[in-house]
Amino acid sequence: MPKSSIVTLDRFILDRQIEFRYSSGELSRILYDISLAAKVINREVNKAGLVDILGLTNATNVHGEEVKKLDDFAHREIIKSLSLGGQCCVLGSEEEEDIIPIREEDSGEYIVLFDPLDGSSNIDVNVSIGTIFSIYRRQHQEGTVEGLRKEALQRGDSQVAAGYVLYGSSTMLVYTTGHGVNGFTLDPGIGEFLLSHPNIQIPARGKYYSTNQGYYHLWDEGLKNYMRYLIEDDPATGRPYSLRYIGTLVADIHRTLFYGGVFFYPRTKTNPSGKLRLMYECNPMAFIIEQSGGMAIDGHQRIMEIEPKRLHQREPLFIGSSADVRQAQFFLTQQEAK
Ligand code: AHM
Ligand code: MG
Repeated sequence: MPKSSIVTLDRFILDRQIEFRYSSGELSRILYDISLAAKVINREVNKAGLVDILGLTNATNVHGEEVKKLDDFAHREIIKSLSLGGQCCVLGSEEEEDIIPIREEDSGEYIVLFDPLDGSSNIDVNVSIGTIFSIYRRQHQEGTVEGLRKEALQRGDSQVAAGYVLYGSSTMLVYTTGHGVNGFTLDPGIGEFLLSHPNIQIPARGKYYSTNQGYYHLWDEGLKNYMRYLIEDDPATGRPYSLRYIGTLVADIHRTLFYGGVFFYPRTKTNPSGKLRLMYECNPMAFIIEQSGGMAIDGHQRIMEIEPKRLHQREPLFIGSSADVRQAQFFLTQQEAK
């Protein structure tokens, strides 16, 4: 491919369709629908700061429509986009307690789970936020609501695709179908995601750690030891590491994907399973990071091998460069063996 050639996301998805085992165009259509929803969400995210001066803070906007909070808007937009094509049998959203069945009969072959707008504490202060998605194939459980609940509760290693959209200084969509990781940047002028970061590889080791260190006193001893190790002065091993923490998982993982290092949201004394949700946050990010050459564990076990029990199940997450995640695992395991 000549260096100057422009590849749109839609073109890329179509060209790569053949790599997919069940290549019938359905997955391509889902990815297309998600990218379309992302553009609509992006448009609203970009206007977030104007809401007050445009007078849209009341219950209805100038069109007489009810004004939705941005995360609720994103939730609805994705459902709308994925409901039309008939490729999905059931959806799940971080914003909704239960599954969202699409149609009772003749429903599609795919399940999409998504976190419509991740990083909620950053929405109102113009700090990066994101959308995360995870796609599974239907296992053909019985067609009841209970059957659909089972369809939505598959292990992370059954994902056929996963990705995220980062609404940051530019808007990027990064995804994998199990054949590497590719990143696309939205060109707002033409409204297209363009291939900007092909075949992303995470560095084998980084120099950043990313965590909410405010919870330090609630951590396990092994993790405190790891933390102290990271900030020790030892230039020969690249320490001390620098701290970076945005508080939006998508943004923190995105940086980790490019610069390497480790992100962790561990269990604490008050939250024994951590905060992040296995199905909506940990699994899709684990798939992307593993596909880029990194690792994702709950402290011990590989994230994508955890048997899910509930849609909103939380799990501790240690994710990033393989050397860094292994190092964290070593400290945690060592302490527990004592
Ligand atoms: P949210 O779903 O309410 O946005 O919460 C998830 C977010 C993640 O994006 C981020 O990694 C984490 O919460 C930050 O939590 P904390 O404020 O405890 O550091
Ligand atoms: Mg979230």
